[in-house]
Amino acid sequence: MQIERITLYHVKLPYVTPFQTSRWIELDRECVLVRIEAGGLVGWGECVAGQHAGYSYETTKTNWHILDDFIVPAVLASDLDDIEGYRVAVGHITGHNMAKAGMELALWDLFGQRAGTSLQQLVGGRGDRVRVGVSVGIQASPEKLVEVVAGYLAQGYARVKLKIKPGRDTTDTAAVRRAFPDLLLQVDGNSVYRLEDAEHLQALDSFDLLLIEQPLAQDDLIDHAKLQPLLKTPICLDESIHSVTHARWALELGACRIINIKPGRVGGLHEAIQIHNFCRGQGVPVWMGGMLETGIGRAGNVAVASLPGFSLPGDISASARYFPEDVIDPPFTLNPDSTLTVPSGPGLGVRVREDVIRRLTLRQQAYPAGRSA
Ligand code: OSB
Ligand code: MG
Repeated sequence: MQIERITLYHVKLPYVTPFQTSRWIELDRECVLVRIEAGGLVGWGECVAGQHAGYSYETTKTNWHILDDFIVPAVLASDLDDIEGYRVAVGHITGHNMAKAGMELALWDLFGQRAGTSLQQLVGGRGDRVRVGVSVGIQASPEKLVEVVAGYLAQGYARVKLKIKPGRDTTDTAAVRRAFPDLLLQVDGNSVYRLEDAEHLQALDSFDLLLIEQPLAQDDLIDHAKLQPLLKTPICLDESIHSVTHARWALELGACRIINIKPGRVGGLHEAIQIHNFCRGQGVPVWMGGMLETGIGRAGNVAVASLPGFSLPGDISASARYFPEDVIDPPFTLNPDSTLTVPSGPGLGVRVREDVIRRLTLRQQAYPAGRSA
């Protein structure tokens, strides 16, 4: 299938509320959206990197650069019939998983529509709903945090993740645990701690947490492997896992007991599925992470999260938790049982609001086939 036209949109969506982690703060969602056209069909993808390099070296600007200079020309020069073909076409590009995943998602959408098949069917998911939770940023005080968490519980979220940082971690977690003794609760350090903090982190063992996500540096499997035996709470890796090979290394080393899968971080849905399959074979639980995606990226995450090994609730909240206005219609809404419904239409199965995207666009570029650089 020859892609006839690709358009990139650098968009900026205001958040309902700022999102603060241990190492950076996000006030609005900037990302690159990918639109591809072929055979009268239109496919959409999203690159999950934001404007800051806090989570990864990838940002909206590096996504744009890698797409513009390498991925778009590679796609326009190929006759792609499947996702394998795409992976071969961009195989010469090292790293930049989020840029690669954005184009891959647009192709999944297009191939799904071409086959009249939903993304869920394409990836082998099952069931009409996936269990979800909410990721709560660092707040002004423990009291304010408890109030914010109470608000999400009132909306129906049955699992909460707290962002933690040194100086606030135990007080914040203790306050939420005291207020909600039975809540499914987990915490995320976003790479801010060091192995020397092991004794301090042991204090978190008393809060009956599902997991501690990415306490140490993103390239530090070795020290995670030293930390895990010192903690009762399972370590879950996020930033450290970029491929199924990293997942294997992490499990062989004993660096974690749970893995957070984010399609953007690992280069797309295809690699996300490989990690799921590998972990399932090892009996290791996985769950769907989130990157504060718009409805486009969220549709991909929801479909993959319906694979059977995703045994813990995902960071895939309703559109209204993130944005006053999403780029899809209807937006994702929370079901009373703390689930999101998996779209069943062809491809992503969501209607993309191009009018909203144009209004939110900071920069746009079209690449017609046959005129690529
Ligand atoms: O570490 O999981 C993370 C958002 C941006 C970057 C990193 C992370 C997150 C989240 C948000 O925790 C999860 C969501 O999309 O709801
Ligand atoms: Mg995380």
